[in-house]
Amino acid sequence: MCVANGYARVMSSDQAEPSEERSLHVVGDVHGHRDRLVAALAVAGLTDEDGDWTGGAGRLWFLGDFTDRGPDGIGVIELVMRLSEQAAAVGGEVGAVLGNHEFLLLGAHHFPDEPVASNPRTYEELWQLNGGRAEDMERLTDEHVDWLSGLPTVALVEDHLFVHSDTTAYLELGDTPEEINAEMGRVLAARRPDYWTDRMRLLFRRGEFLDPEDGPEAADEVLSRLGGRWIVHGHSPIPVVRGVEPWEVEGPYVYAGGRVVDVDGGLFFGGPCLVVPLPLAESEQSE
Ligand SMILES: [Mn+2]
Repeated sequence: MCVANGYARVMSSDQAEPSEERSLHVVGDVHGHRDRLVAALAVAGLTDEDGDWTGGAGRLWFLGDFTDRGPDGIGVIELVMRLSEQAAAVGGEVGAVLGNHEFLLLGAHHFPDEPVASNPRTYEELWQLNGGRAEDMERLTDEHVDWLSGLPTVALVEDHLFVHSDTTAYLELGDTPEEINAEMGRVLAARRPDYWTDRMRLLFRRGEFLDPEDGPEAADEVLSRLGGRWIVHGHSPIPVVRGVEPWEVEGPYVYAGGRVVDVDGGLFFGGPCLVVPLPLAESEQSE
């Protein structure tokens, strides 16, 4: 990794507009598939084949759900932590918003035996039921916990509102991205099971922009309150949402009148690891 490499790449990929444009990519739910993530990032030119940052001043955002279901969740966390440092050192940016699985994992770490409110299970049981893997929990360090606990829940990057879940529930947490992130920061710091359950369950909601009639309106409400032109989310795998086979997914799914972009390819059950360049081309923006 060196500055010259990243610089050369940015210059060569931006020949049409060699000015100050910075690339922006987004990745949805990785769920432990570290090797497939590295391969996809390498194809996109953002890393080399060892998973070291080659994206120069470019920006890469992750939409949460790093762990569970797949083989190497901690490897994914460590990769993203390292990429954040490497990118920052050369003027790039690697960021992430929290998904429901980060709250499941951290809840199971902080208070495994506490019951989850309005649920017959403990935190550890709920995490296991959702694909939690013992190897990940054994390898989870204080450093990982601190890093995850410092991540935002919502990020507005240019006109893109990055969230994990396709829900209006974020509006119950605050009126601005800053308020929402502050509220979830308090949850993560307080480590109180009751408070945790109450907030975590909001991130399990899904599908709230899909209705052909109400979906666009729900998306507009979120965008008008939190900012941005597009909601970009993971959490609901495109094959499930569209009713297609995982191998049929070739790119993001744009819906709700072009306001919402699903980038979760359904990696954990055979879908692609999508590394989506933003903004989408005009031709991709309509439904
Ligand atoms: Mn999720």
